[in-house]
Amino acid sequence: MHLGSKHSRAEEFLAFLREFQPDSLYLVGDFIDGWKINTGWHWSNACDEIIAHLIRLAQQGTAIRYVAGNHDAFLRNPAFRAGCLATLPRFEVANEFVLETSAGWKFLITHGDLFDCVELNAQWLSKGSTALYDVCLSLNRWYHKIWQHRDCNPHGQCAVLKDRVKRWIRFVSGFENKLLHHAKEQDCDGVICGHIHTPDIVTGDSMWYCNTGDWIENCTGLVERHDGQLHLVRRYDEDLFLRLPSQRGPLRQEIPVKKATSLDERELVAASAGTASRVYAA
Ligand SMILES: [Mn+2]
Repeated sequence: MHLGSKHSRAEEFLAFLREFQPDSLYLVGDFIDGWKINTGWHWSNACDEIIAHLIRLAQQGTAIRYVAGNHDAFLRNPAFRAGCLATLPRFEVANEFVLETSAGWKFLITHGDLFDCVELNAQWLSKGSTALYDVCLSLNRWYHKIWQHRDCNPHGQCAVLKDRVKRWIRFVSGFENKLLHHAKEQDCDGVICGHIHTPDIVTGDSMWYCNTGDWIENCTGLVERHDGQLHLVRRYDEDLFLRLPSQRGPLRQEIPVKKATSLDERELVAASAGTASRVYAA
């Protein structure tokens, strides 16, 4: 989300949030952008409404699990955490959680920066590229305003640029493999992360990699539906669906990830029936 950054799409996220009444909600890191506190803090009414909505969800029984990221690493400080959470019952904060789906599949949920060697070893590079990226987002916003392209993603070009940079980071740091390896050590079948702002579901013959994306350029969130499907909701692209086997066990073959357009009609009805979800992650 990067709440506090002027590029955060708080209103869009609030609309997404209001579509669900989940059993649990995972905020997969960088929910609040602490890096912006000194350099252009931007807190809109929609940001307040998001916090109020989360508190309301918690009061209605949703377990809210907040994963700390590199932009909200202040939450990794136990003293700070204890102070914040004393006022918020049903909120938990940690570096990682294990989510068990309705069929018993286990996913490690973590932000991902702890597996990004650029972030760990060269934070100056990470901070420098974040500043450049912010300039790109601003230029793009102006371009979008001038040409009034209301229907398309105002940050489309930035998403392409970021995608390239992040692909490079993935390549040099082995980001996905490190995460999957760590998840396997925790007896998990897959990982759900964020950090690189590239929404995706990738299947292999033994593990699943899910990236929830972001609410800056992509406006995406991952939902576990009551019918056992993982559903990646994407505002500017077709949604992705992964039908997990109905019982946990050893995987023998790769399960295809389907786009909304490739779902047959019966599946489409199941996928869109109701708005309820067990769990979702943003
Ligand atoms: Mn991050």
